Amino acid sequence: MKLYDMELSGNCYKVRLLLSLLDVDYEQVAVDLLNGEQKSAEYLAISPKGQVPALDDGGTVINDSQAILVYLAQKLKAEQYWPADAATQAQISYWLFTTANEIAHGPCAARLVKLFGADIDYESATARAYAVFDLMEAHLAEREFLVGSRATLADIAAFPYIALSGDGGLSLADYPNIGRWLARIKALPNFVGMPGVS
Ligand SMILES: N[C@@H](CCC(=O)N[C@@H](CS)C(=O)NCC(=O)O)C(=O)O
Repeated sequence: MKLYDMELSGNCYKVRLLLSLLDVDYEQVAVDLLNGEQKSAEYLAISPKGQVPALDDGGTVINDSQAILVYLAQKLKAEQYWPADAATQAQISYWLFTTANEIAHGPCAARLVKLFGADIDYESATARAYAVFDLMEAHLAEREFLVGSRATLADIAAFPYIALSGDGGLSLADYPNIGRWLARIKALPNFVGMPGVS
């Protein structure tokens, strides 16, 4: 299994995190985003949007970090992370889509501005970030994990850009439930960090 990867990408990190939690060996292929390698003809043949992460599992290519998480959990029969029943899968999907929307346009976008100088409206990203923090803080008031009583793909997807929110100049000081949730994920066996998450 080959993961097209970039060390500082939170989207790549969520895939590395799941692979580590599941104790799966894989090959990392670094894509040089800072020099535009993701838009080369060779890489566009793998990822039509020219983005990381992408996964190549023996010729089956999967793009998009959320799609890769679902693929891996289903393929590797990681029932804890992607249980078989329809209602739980729908609840997990709610957080996968929240990650691809509110978290991507909030804390992830704020980090892109602060760390990489992206041309994104920082004030709008900050407002969106705190709105999704409010949503999660309330949701986690009486729960240990986002869905059910154990970590699932919902937590793995949402974790990186919430944990990296300090990189985007955001503070979680007023969000104690989120703080405890981050600590629970960091305590999972085989947890692995990335620069900015330890
Ligand atoms: N929805 C996609 C977003 C992927 C994405 O935005 N990847 C960034 C790195 S975190 C990227 O490849 N950016 C380079 C570019 O768009 O040119 C996912 O979750 O995988």
